[in-house]
Amino acid sequence: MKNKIAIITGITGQDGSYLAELLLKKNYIVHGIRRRSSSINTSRIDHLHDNKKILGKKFFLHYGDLLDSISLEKIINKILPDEIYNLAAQSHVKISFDMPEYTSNVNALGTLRILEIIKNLSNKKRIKFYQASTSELFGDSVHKKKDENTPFFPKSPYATSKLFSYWITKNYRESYNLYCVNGILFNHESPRRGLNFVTRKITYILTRISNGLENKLEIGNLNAKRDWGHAKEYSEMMWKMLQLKKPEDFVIATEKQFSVRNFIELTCKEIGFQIKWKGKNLDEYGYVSRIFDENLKIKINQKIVVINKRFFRPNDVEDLLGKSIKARKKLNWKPKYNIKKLIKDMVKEDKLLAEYEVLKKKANK
Ligand code: NAP
Ligand code: G4F
Repeated sequence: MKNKIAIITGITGQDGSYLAELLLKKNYIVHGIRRRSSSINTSRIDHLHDNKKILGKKFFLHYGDLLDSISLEKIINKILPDEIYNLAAQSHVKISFDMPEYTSNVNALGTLRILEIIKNLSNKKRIKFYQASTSELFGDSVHKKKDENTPFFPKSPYATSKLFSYWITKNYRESYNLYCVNGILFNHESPRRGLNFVTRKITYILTRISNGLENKLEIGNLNAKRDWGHAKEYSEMMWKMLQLKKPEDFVIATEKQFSVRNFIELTCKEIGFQIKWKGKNLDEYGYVSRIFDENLKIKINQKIVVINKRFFRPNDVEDLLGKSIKARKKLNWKPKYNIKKLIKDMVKEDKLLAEYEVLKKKANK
């Protein structure tokens, strides 16, 4: 049987790297679009790229940018893929308040640029298109559990740019009979998550503190609640959405909710100590109240979590919880990772990074 061909935008990101691994396992030929960067941005996929013996004819990287139609058109026209996964984005909500125009150009118009190319190719090939939509679209919606029918209420330039992409994807499906779907994914994390997203920031810094490499974790809104799953599993759902006969949009969520505060407490427990909280609002802090592992480089009563105004947003989404009944039925979706398993996976990798740095420091002394 002929290998299927996929293009992944955002291949150097968290989800792109997991999706590339999955598609290669399924015998796809994978073409990734990477943008030009002055420093190396392929660390999440180097293990695929380097493995030339096995993947030499199956894995390719191309320079391109969602801001640059010429590069996108050239790549898509040449490869004529079966599937395109549009994962590229300025994906940081807080940064979108600092760079609203750039965020909209990449996230909103970038999607339109790809859809136009697909539309113009539709007499040559029916390319299936996946759009990385987001639970941020729901924003301030009053409904507690959000599903495919919940009205959107975006609260940031990021969410607003993704709202355009959601609708333009749906419009192109309905207007031009294209196979285009929105995966409305709730937050998903992993050891490959960027360091400036809250979960990875917590596991990375707390493992460093417990190895004596740092003193404090500075954090913003402790009370924001999220529905956190594992990125590896969510990437598989993207693929599943494109295997259905009819294009449809899906919500993917664990249907369990935890606060940033809960995430910190569970991470401390996984590392081997207990944290307690004192104070209020900006003066609140977290201190070590019990230590279960005597090898940890921390002390009882040590103040390890402090609030820093810098990490608050002009407008935050306080409460996100999903309902993914449709995906459970039609995609056989059932999360294998719960919050504890997710944290265990992240702490394990970050602990190794911290221990490696300790060894390096010792060797340099
Ligand atoms: P990520 O780690 O931030 O990856 C974003 C990717 O987009 C990176 O490969 C980045 O390249 C690339 N990119 C950024 N601007 C680009 C441009 N102008 N042209 C081409 N590529 C560009 O994000 P992620 O967590 O994997 O998320 C993947 C997608 O799902 C994003 O669209 C995100 O908005 C969406 N999403 C994520 C979540 C989540 O919880 N993770 C939930 C719902 C939706 P560099 O490596 O060069 O920066
Ligand atoms: O980890 P976050 O930055 O993720 P956020 O804003 O929910 O966005 C992520 O998930 C979306 C899906 O819902 C994606 F579409 C998006 O691309 C991205 O992947 O922040 C989570 C919560 C927020 O309420 C934030 O205010 O954590 C709170 N928070 C508290 N202290 C912090 C911090 N967030 C960050 N990044 N850094 C902090 O120090």
